[in-house]
Amino acid sequence: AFVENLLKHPTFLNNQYHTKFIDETPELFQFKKRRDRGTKVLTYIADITVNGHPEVEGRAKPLADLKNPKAPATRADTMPYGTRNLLDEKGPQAVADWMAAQKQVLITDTTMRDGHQSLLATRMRSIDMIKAAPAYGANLPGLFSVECWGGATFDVAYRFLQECPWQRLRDIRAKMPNIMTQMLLRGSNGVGYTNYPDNVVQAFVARAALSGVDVFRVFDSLNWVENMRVAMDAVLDSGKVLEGSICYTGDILDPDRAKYSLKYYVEMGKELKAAGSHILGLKDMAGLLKPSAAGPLVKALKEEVGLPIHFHTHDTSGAAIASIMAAAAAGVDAVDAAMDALSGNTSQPTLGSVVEALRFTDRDTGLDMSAIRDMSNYWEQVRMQYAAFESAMQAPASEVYLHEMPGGQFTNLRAQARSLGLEERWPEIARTYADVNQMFGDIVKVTPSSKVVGDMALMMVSQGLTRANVEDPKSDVSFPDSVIDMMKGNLGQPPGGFPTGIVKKVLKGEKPNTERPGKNVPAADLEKIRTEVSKELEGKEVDDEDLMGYLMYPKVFLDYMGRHRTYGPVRVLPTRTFFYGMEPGEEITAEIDPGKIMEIRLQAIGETQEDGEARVFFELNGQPRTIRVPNRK
Ligand code: BTN
Ligand code: 3PY
Ligand code: ZN
Repeated sequence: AFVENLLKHPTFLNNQYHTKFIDETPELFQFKKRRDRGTKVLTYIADITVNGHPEVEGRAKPLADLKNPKAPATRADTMPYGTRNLLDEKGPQAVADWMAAQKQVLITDTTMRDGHQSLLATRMRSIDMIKAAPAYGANLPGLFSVECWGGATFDVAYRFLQECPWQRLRDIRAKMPNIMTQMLLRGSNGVGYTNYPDNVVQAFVARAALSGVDVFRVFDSLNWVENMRVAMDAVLDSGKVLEGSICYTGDILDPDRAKYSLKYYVEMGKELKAAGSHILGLKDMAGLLKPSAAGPLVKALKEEVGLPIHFHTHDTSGAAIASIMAAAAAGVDAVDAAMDALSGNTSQPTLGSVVEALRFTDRDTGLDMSAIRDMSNYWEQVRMQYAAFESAMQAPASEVYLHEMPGGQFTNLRAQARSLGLEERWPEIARTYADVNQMFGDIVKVTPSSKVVGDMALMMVSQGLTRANVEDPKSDVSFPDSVIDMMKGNLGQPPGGFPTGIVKKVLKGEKPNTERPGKNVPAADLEKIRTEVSKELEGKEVDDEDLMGYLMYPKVFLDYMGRHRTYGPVRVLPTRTFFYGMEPGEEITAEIDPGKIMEIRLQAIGETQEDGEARVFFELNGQPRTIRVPNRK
């Protein structure tokens, strides 16, 4: 009923995207406003050219002669029929039924979400994705879905890329109208790290469905189905595809890890089916499902749960493609893979290789290899622009079976360790991470629970504490806030609960909440918050997308809006310009509105004046423009 009311609310129906509105509807804003946006973007380029971008300072640089990546040509004039058409025409159950009836293994391309989240610290910009979308639609219409939203991408878009994640979604959706889009949703943690009020989760899902998400992969960071229901019900209300997901941890073949047994996963699968899932997600976020275990697990889930199965894994160990082959032989319905150039290591297994591995078998994917190669060549060009965000991982590592870190966390934690001066103690961190997991009762580790384990492990290594030190009742340990929060029950309960000893120690005797965290959280007054945010933004209209941005990440969102006022729609800039500014004599183009191209030439960088401002001389569409920016160097 809440979602129904929300959808009928006049602001919901008539909402105008204010930043987007201004950016995309120039005719409503007269000449002055348009010129304004041009000036803002020039100000950004000038600032980056003079001061550099803080995010790439001191990092590896892309090759000097690197060209702006060119997307593959579309091989069809109209978009061929795809899964999105089926969803629109017949609804989510028909998609699941069709999926189950297919002989081929269906493929989800994760390049635009998990691929760059796992390999490039989530830094891929929208423009590089939107350029690829038409070629996906035209040349690879047989894909099951394209994962391009959710997980860490939401936060990173606002925080580091100075762009609106919702606009990314709408733009990809518009340019790839025939293939289902897919997002990763952290259940009651939305796309954040904490538990949100139920009505915020509901409104978020409703808005995401309207803005373009077709498949919602929903999980809980402790595998607590109870904590997933609000999000799952909201997806069902939206009419989109619900992929309720099991997070895989441990090893079903290891008698010492009896907690996460075959039976455990089958029971969870049944719970997710009873909760209304159209598809069962098997989310192996760390890449722990070994080839020898994948067959029996998929077979049992297929037989005993009866839903189509969608397998997601990471290639951290190098064994992922073998697991996919075993899953395929056992009847898995769909698998995730990343385009070759953004695959392997902590990312998904290699899409082209999966397709080739299944070719001429009864599970042949039917995808066009030459279209895949074209696409991967494009992503290779794209990846080279993000050299600054490449991780240290040079080779697959079986160490993942020790620490069990999710693909997205591994490189992140390594970077954190480096910044704390603990780089050379990495093996110890990996070991401690595993110890913390056992100390917490052997839990699922995936955002946000993985962050809690990581925080604790880094704290222990930097302070020289062992598990025994921490557990010693006589020692006084000051725990990270995230650990206290989790032991209070604010992320929910793991199977069997947290060990009472560690809870007592962390909470110093305070009683934890073992009920669903959202149960006693009052609803957020969305309209009141909308009014407050609008005031904060000097009277700007706050649409539902922006309201959701604020509710998930209040400070990150407001900072983004503040920078947007100064720098304008910088998302239209080529990636190289965004991170490195321009060279004197260089010329670029940027499409500021559909069909409206800005030609920008940097003429010269002037001397810095007494007032500390540098003058930067441009030509914008042939007209000379001088921009002053503070020289902070
Ligand atoms: C961030 O890293 O804070 C987000 C990206 C935008 C930063 C802009 S770049 C120009 C200006 N100079 C800074 O140091 N920050 C902003
Ligand atoms: C995320 O939550 O961002 C993940 O990718 C978890 O695997
Ligand atoms: Zn993943």
